[in-house]
Amino acid sequence: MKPTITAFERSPDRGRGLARDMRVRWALEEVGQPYDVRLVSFSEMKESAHRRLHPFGQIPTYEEGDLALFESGAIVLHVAQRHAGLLPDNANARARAIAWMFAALNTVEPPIVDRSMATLLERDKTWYKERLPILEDRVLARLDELSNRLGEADWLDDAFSAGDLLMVTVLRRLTGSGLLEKYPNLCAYIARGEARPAYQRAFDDQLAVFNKGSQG
Ligand code: GTB
Repeated sequence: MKPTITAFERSPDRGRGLARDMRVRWALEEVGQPYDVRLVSFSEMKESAHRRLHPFGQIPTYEEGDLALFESGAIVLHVAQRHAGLLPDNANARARAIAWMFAALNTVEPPIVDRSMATLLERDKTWYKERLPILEDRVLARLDELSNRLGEADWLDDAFSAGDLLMVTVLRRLTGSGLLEKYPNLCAYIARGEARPAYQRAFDDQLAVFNKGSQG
C-alpha cells in the first residue's frame, strides 16, 4: 500500500531539505517505496484533523492503510523494518544501527536544535551573545566525539544504515554555522550521504514543492 506523508506547504528553509519530512522521504527513496505527499499549512497543522494524526500539530506524519504514525525517527524505523536496505540482517548489527538512530535523535540532535532555535528566536535578547558560545560548545563537544568515533570510516557501523541517514540529516542542520569545518571527516560523511541517489531524489522532490509554491 502506498503511504502518504505530510510536509510543509511552504517550508521555512526554502527547500534546503532541513525540515524533517526530508529524512522520511530519503528513507522511502532508499528502499524504493513510492509515496504521496500531502502538503499542510501552519494553520492546518494545528487543526483537529491533523492533530488526530500528530498530537503536537507538526509534520511529518505517515499514513499507510490503517496505520498512522508521527515522529520522524519512528517513521524511518518503521520503513527500515518493513523493507530491506536500511538495517542489516545480522541481529547484533541491526541493534547497533538502531542505537545510532537513537544517538542521532537523542544525543546529537538536541544541542544542534537548541543552537539553531537560539539563532532564530533569541537574537534580540540581551543575553544572546553570552549564550550562543555556550550552546556552540555543547554542539562542538558532540561533534568532537562523533568525529573521533567515525574516524576515516565511510559510515558509522560498516554499511550505510538508517542510523547514518538520520545522523546526516541531523548534521546538515549545522550547514552555514561554521561549526562543521573543523571536522573534515564529518563534512565528507555528510557529502557521502548527500551524494546518494536516493538522497538526491528526496531533496529534489521537496525543493520542487518550495519552488512551485513560490511561483504562485
Ligand atoms: N520530533 C519531531 C520529529 O522528529 O518528527 C519533531 C517534528 C518537528 O519539529 N516538526 C516541525 C514542525 O512541524 C518541522 S521540522 N514545526 C511546526 C510547528 O511546530 O508548528 C523542524 C524544522 C523546521 C524548519 C527548519 N528550517 O527552516 O530550517 C528546520 C527544521
